[in-house]
Amino acid sequence: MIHESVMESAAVGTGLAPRHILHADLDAFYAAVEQLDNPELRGKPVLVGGRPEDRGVVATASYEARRFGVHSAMPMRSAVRRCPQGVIVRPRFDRYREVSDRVMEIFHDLTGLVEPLSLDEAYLDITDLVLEGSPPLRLALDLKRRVKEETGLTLSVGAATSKSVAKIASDLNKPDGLVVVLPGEEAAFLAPLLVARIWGIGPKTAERLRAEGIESIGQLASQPVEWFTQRFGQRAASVRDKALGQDREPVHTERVTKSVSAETTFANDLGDPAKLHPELAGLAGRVARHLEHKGLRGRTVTVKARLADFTTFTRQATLPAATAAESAIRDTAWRLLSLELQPGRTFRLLGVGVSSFVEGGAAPQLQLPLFEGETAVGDSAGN
Ligand code: DCP
Ligand code: MG
Repeated sequence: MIHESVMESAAVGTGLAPRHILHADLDAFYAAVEQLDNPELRGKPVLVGGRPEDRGVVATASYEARRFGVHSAMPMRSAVRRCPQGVIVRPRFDRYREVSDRVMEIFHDLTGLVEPLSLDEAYLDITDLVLEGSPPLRLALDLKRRVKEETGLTLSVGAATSKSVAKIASDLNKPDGLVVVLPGEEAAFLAPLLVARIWGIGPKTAERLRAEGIESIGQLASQPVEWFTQRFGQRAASVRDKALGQDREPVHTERVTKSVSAETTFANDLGDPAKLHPELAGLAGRVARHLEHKGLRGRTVTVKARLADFTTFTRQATLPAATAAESAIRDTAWRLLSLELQPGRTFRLLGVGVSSFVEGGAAPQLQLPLFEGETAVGDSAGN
């Protein structure tokens, strides 16, 4: 598995051959999706979260609102006090999941070595691409451009030789940031920054270090090894490596692709076969292209449907032979859906998936998210 081979290369790493990692994180994610879907919100302070009268909290705020001191996890009441002109929007998690899936697909188009951290951020191991001649800066710019073009969202990216430095770098120039830390420059890059930027140094530890006169990562990094052992015990080596910008934590792509799927929610519910067929065909095309891209072929075709009343179900069929062919996927999916068509029945969502991949196909990749919360198409991804 990819995961193991990455572990292995990390283990044999001598420090001479640097790895190249991107950390990619969407800007003001929930708020950016709301501004994308509702042009009236663009350029305005947007507060995504629960209502102040319900003791709601801010999930995130647009950058326009952050100027007023609003931030995630703040009570909405306080946010409204600081930013009275802020527009409060209730979160739409299904929509964020959908956009996230698309963004993660774009990440996967660059490399299979993707480790998602949340809906809007991931590490990408681009070492092989860099060795093939693409500089990290170009790969990062391409990624930002693709995400912008295909989703309308801005992405901040950090590039470095480790996960920990890449993550700090991506955060430094938000929004729409891009910071590349060159190999060898890690310690110098980190030195002036506050210790709290290190993953694993929380507010309490930062406070304790400050009491000792240590505020910057540079001050931390210059402590002797024994000092780290005394302060951090088992975590000593890891904290010290991070302070020096030398951690070798691999990008964990632990899950294997078990299914490839695509789905769409219609602006208006559809019942007419003449309208449903092209939609289904479009989804089959997307799935086929993705299978081809990943070098996968599967035997099971699944259709997911959600009716106007939100009843959701899946139907699946197993083919005599594995396929990645658009026509076979489309025709099988249509056969399955035809059985569900009834006069007066309308659909708000359709999905098409392929699973039961044949052995000996391409290397396993991190799965595209399975139909969410539905009957599994094949197994769920193994961890
Ligand atoms: N989120 C949340 N509650 C929090 C933090 C985050 O619900 N306490 C949600 C809303 C965010 C999303 O997770 O949009 C992503 O979290 P980030 O920390 O990446 O924050 P943003 O993407 O909103 O902003 P940034 O531009 O700082 O990345
Ligand atoms: Mg973000």
